[in-house]
Amino acid sequence: MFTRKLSEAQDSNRKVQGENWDSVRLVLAQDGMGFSFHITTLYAGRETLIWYKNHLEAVYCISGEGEVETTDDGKIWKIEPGTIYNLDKNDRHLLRPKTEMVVACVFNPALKGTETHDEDGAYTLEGEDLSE
Ligand code: 9YT
Repeated sequence: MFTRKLSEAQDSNRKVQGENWDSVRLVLAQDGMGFSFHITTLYAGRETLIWYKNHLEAVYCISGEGEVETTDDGKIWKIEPGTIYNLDKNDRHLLRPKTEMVVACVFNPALKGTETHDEDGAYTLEGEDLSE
């Protein structure tokens, strides 16, 4: 087994900066777990279009509040601490944190490390492994 600490990972190249969020990638593809696990901070008042065409994602809200709008049906999903939302159909969506939100994210297949969103809000399958 192995352990990692958020407090150490956030001062390393495991912390990836997006435009409206940052993400500390605690478990990645090269760990061989079959998923990746990230602690993501979503910045208050921003709106991000996300469409993970190549990945399924589960997002558990630890703190803060906001909403997700699934763009196919215009449905608004309220997100608050204790809520997990699951993008089980590669759902294209708009993410709107009302306050700063801290969320735990699980990706299947696992991210390799360096992926950031493309113009559609997707991750490609071509990230590079982070070196330790
Ligand atoms: C909730 C969400 O998908 N935010 C974007 C960042 C992503 N969670 C990541 O790369 O960790």
